Amino acid sequence: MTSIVTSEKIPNNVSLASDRRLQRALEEWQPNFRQWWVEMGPDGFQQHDVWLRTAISADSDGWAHFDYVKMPDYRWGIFLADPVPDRTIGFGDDMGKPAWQEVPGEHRNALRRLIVTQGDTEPASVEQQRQLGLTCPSLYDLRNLFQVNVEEGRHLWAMVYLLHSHFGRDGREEAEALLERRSGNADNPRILGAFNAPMLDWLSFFMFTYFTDRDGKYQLLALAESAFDPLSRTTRFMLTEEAHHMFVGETGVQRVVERTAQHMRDQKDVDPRSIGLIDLPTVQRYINYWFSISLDLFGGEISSNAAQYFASGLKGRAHEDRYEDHVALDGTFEMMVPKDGALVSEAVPMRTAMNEVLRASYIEDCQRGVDKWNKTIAEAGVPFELTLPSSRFNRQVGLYAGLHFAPDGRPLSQAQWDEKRTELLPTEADRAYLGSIMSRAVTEPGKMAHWIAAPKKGIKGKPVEFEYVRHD
Ligand code: BYC
Repeated sequence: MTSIVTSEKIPNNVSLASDRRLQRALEEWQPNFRQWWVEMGPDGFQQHDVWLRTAISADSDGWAHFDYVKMPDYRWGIFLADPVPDRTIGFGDDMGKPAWQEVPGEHRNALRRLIVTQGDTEPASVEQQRQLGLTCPSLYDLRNLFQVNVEEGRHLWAMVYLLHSHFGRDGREEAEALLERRSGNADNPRILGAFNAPMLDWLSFFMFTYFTDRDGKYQLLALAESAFDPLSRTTRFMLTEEAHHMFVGETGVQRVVERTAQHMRDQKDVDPRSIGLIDLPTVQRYINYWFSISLDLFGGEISSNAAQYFASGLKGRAHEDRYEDHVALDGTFEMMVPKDGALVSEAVPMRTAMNEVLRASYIEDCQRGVDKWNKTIAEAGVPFELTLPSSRFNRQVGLYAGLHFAPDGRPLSQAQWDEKRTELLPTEADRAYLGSIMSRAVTEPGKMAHWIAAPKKGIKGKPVEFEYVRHD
């Protein structure tokens, strides 16, 4: 195991002290990051003690260290997974050649662009979630929100390390720009659509951590295959942190659904909203929204960029080793393409379909959580089923952008869409309703907001009523 240095200003397992220039550059970036954190990080809780997990090393148990920390004092560090000895490129035109430890000149721009795009999502999500602490449903949830936030901050560090260590001056400029763009800002927005969407309520937060963080998982899995070894090692370590974020989303929605379904079982004729709960059609509309905008994050169905990334070994498929053909020059991928008002099946050359291949794996993974939520509803004897809408529904990027489709994938005319829209996507009334039931923070240890069930257990052996966030 690579040794860890935590006594330095920047904890790391990349021998930062042996590269003075890089160390100095990162130490100059560090105060700017902290200032960004204080300005744009969680509103209102910067001086609280939070029961947080901190990465202190990259081996399987050493990094899961728990203690009370004030968020601005969190030890954001640089951790790469251990190198795989003699690693070779696993796909594309250069398959079998040694993986790169340095950036090849001909791939410099494309790699920088991928790293910047990945890096940009991390602070974006912290900005989006900035106000949520003020309306938390419990201390347990508040702590989970902050855990997600500090780890997104660390993921930004992971990308900034790559920019500083491998891209010279333009890398340093990109690292600054990552602290300058702002989620939702009209003049200087974040790069990808979903990361500019407002996130004002906790149902959105749970949907985001379930659906959007899962895009993160799949993009990181694809980048973990990269021929650029430092990117592969960085993203492999990031994936270990990502799992908790998706757990927060999956169990968060599950607890909302459990609370509502139990009420529907006990009081069949009472509208859940009339007693301050979240009705299941609203949950469905939030699924429709967050799932569809997360699908957009995979890029166009047919993409020459994706083909190029694959050919040159920059970005593979999730779990590339599970495929037989790693060159993908011959195969095709069937997709439904809109033509003259109809949908026709088309066989698209595999390399240009790589975004769609990744999206298909993602959709399959998303379905598992929906099945669990439905099991909870069925156990309460409630006849309601949540579904994932078709991947054509509500898309703003790719083949289906600008067209309208029903959740089952049927084409809709503009007039039909206009008529159905309020049934299918969150409305102003939904947002106002959620705002009304989430108008204050629930901060007594062990207490839960009315609209959500308690979690089955607490964090790392602590009880649910543990004081996960406290003022000293
Ligand atoms: N919004 O060839 P195309 C995470 C642009 S999440 C706006 O189809 P490509 C996290 C695209 O830039 C994971 N614009 O796309 C989760 C291109 O622009 P140009 C983040 C978009 O390049 C939760 C044009 O449309 N990681 O980690 O194949 C919390 C044509 O695009 C969007 C990554 O994304 C969009 N949604 O694929 C915290 C991995 N989509 O060239 C963190 C790195 C596309 O016409 N990024 N465009 O100016 C990539 O691999 C690729 O950039 C994308 C796009 C998959 C995103």
